Amino acid sequence: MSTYERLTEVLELAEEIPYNDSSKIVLMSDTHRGDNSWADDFAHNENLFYFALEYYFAHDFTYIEIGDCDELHENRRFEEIRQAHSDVFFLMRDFYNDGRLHLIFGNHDIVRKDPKVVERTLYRYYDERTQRYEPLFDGIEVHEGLVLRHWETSKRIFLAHGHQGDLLGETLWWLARLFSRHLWRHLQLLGIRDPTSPAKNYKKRRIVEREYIRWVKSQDLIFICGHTHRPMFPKSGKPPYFNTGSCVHPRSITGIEIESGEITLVKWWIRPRSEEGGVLYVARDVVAGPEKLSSFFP
Ligand SMILES: [Mn+2]
Repeated sequence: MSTYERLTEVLELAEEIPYNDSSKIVLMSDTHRGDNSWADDFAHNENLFYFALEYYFAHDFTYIEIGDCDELHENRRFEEIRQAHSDVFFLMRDFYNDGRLHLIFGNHDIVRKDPKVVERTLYRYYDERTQRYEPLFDGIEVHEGLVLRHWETSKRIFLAHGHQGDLLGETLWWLARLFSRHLWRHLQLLGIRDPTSPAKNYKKRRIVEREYIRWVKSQDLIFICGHTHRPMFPKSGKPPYFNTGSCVHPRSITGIEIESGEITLVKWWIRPRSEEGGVLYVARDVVAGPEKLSSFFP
């Protein structure tokens, strides 16, 4: 099935989350959290990510991950990722316990489409100190798509990772995983990148972006995904395809905020403050927006 057909299918089955103009939601994707080795593309951004997430927790945001957030292609066991980035997972657990965490799977964590895998790996973890199983995201559901539906206007924002209909991302994902685990992971340690991924292949990315736009034009909703690693924020009046970007860029992480009925693309990065004698600080900068969500609905 094509990207177009698959997105329609995922939309039809997607669970709905109500929101309104006082909701605060932050969307991020493609964190590709790994095992903290040289092949872990997230490791150098962990502090940035943690700081941003703390900000969103303190400011009452709901956090939604739009796929490829745990690198389960390169890493066989989620438990190694959880241990490598345990602070991040404990903070995510705070969101979850507060009813403010939703997860969507992508192609690199596609094994989570099986609820049994989710139950086995995400519900609880083994605590070395207490020597007991402790709850992590007990009872969580990992979705393929989600719809944010406005309480009053009924307008929809559709969220999915964006790998739908991609041959290597979806149908032959086990083959892509085999290459990731046994080939790309090792080449990556030498500085060579996987050319089969739209995140790293310019041509493939353009093709898939065209598909997202073709699809969203046929719908009466806003579409937000990840997968390409290229942040996207259309001008109002243009087809409402948005992209959260990624958290594996060498110098920044990006995300999309929804607040007060407006949408904003932000980045978090390290900046120097020369007036204070060379202090480095974490900055949240607006890349695009804020724009009224209502200006994007057809
Ligand atoms: Mn992806």
